[in-house]
Amino acid sequence: MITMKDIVLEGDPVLMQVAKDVTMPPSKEDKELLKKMLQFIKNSQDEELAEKYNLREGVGLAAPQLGVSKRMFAVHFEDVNGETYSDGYFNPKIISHSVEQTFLAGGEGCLSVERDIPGYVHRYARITLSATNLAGEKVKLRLRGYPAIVYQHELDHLNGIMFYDHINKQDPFNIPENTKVCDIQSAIKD
Ligand code: SB7
Ligand code: NI
Repeated sequence: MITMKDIVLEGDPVLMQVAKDVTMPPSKEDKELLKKMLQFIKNSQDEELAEKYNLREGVGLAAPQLGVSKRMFAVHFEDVNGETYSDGYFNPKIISHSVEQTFLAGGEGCLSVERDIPGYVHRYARITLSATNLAGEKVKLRLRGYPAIVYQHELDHLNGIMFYDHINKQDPFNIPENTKVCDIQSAIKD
């Protein structure tokens, strides 16, 4: 079972690296790791388990956060419409994105970052993502708003990019043109 001691923290070079493609079809080991990652996120949202194992709540986890430099991540959350996003993905790729940008009103956090970093994290408002899911199916996801933000946060980890790399250092709360706030779930910082 994955716990916080398995999570690599900022400063570790693995979080700055571009992760390697996962060979297709994925090996049993890669699949097992991704399943464990999904289970960790679920556990982190289970009040009892989170307390028992001291888990920080998260909505996603990328393999480099476990020190594994491979292109895979898992997510588990619900959007405001009650739609569930719960799966693991191999070799995810943004195949198109909007010009319009968005950001979470409450900023973002990261399980690999143990400090609060204020500022707006600028992201595409809409993305289309292709990947192979845990079931081994090739999927194409059209995402907007909060789900689009979460998937971009996870994909960034596969490219060595941290959420604060998208904050304007001169003016952390500046809102550029063509940008709309994502207010939903702004309270969720993990
Ligand atoms: C806020 C938090 C996350 C995504 C988008 C907004 C995920 C936090 C958990 N992780 O550190 C996963 O990489
Ligand atoms: Ni993160």
